Formats: sequence, structure tokens, C-alpha cells
Amino acid sequence: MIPTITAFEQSPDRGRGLARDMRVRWALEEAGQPYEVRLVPFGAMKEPAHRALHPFGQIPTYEEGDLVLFESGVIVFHIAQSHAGLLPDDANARARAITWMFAALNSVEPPILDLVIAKLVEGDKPWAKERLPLVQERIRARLGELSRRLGDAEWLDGAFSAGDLMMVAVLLRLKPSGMLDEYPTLAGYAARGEARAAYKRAFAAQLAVFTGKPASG
Ligand code: GTB
Repeated sequence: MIPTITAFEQSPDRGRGLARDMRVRWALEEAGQPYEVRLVPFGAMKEPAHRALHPFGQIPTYEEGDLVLFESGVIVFHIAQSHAGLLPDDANARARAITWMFAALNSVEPPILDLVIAKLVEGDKPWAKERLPLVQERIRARLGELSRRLGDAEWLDGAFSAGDLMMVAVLLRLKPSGMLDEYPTLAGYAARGEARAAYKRAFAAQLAVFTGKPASG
């Protein structure tokens, strides 16, 4: 059965792959699973029809027969569990890969999200200038820790896994800030993720929504 995911009809990032449908597309591409995309206009996102799929009126969602999922983390996890290649067969290695997925979402993404909010949502507040360095400091602390753990390894725990997919997707949200480049180990790690054929296909597909040109290849 071909699953359907949702994405922004008009991507505010102008196709830079920063919205969370990108990680779901990437996982589907890694899994070799064809998929369809329903583009949701902003107005429709908070309407009952979309809220029936996503209680918070957001993208991405995932529909596969009777199954409806929201939350990019669980969608990627579901894809990884249902296909070979994104989670190791060995039980302990699998648990560690899942740990890295959670770490990406619960320990690395929150301070990065704080930065986006501090800049885009709270940037005009009188206290914004004072808050920003605190947020940046928390990101740097986390990136330093992650960078030390990765060391000179290619991926976080053996072969590329859904844990790496999620971590790279989260780290790439920092690209516009330039902060990722302060950590060459992590910049290289993210670049290895971006160099994967599945990432490139997913990126081209979400960019095509913005450019109106069909993704080639
Ligand atoms: N925890 C949920 C998940 O992981 O799926 C969060 C989902 C979420 O935040 N979705 C956002 C959304 O639908 C899109 S991805 N927002 C609309 C709303 O809440 O009304 C976040 C996002 C949006 C835009 C950019 N950008 O333009 O750069 C980047 C990331």
C-alpha cells in the first residue's frame, strides 16, 4: 500500500528542506518505499479535516490504509520498523539506534528549536538580545558533547541508521545560523547524510513543491 504524507503547500523555507516532512521523505526514500504527498494550505491545517489526522493542526502526517500517524519521530520509526535497512537486526544495536532517534528529538532538537523561536518569533521582544546568547550557549554545549561522542566515526553507532537520519535532519536545521560550521566533525557528519542518494531524492522532491518543477531522477 502506498502511504500518503502531508507537507506545506507553500513551504516557508522556500524548499530548503527545513520542514519536518523532509525527514519523513528521506526515511521513505532510504526504505525504497514509494509515497504520495498531499500538500496542505496554511488555512486548511487548522480545519477539522486536517485536525482529524493531526490534533495540533501541523504537518507531517502519514496515512497508510487504516493507519494515521502524526509526529515526524514516530513516522520515521514506523517506516524504519516496517522496512529493512534503517534499523539493525541485532536487538541491542537496534535499541541503541532508537536511542539516537530519541536523543535527536529530545536532547538536540529542543535547543535548536529555541534558537528558531528566539530569532523568528521573539526577535522583536525587548529581552530578545539578552536571551539569544543563552540559547546559543545551550546549543554549543550540546553540539560539543555530540561532536566528542561521534569523534572520527562515520555514523553514531556502526552502520547508518534511523538514528543518524534523525540526528542529521535535526542538525541541518542549524545550517542557516552558521553554527553547525563551528563543529567540523558534525558539519562533516551532516554532509555525509546530505550526500546519500536517498537524501538527495527527498530534498529534490520537497524543493519541487516550491519551484513547481518536477524532481528529476
Ligand atoms: N513535533 C512535531 C513533529 O515532529 O512532527 C512538530 C511538527 C511541526 O512543528 N510542524 C510544523 C508545522 O506544521 C512544520 S515543521 N507548523 C505549522 C503550525 O504549527 O501551524 C517546522 C518548520 C516550519 C517551517 C520551517 N521553515 O520555514 O524553515 C522549518 C521548520
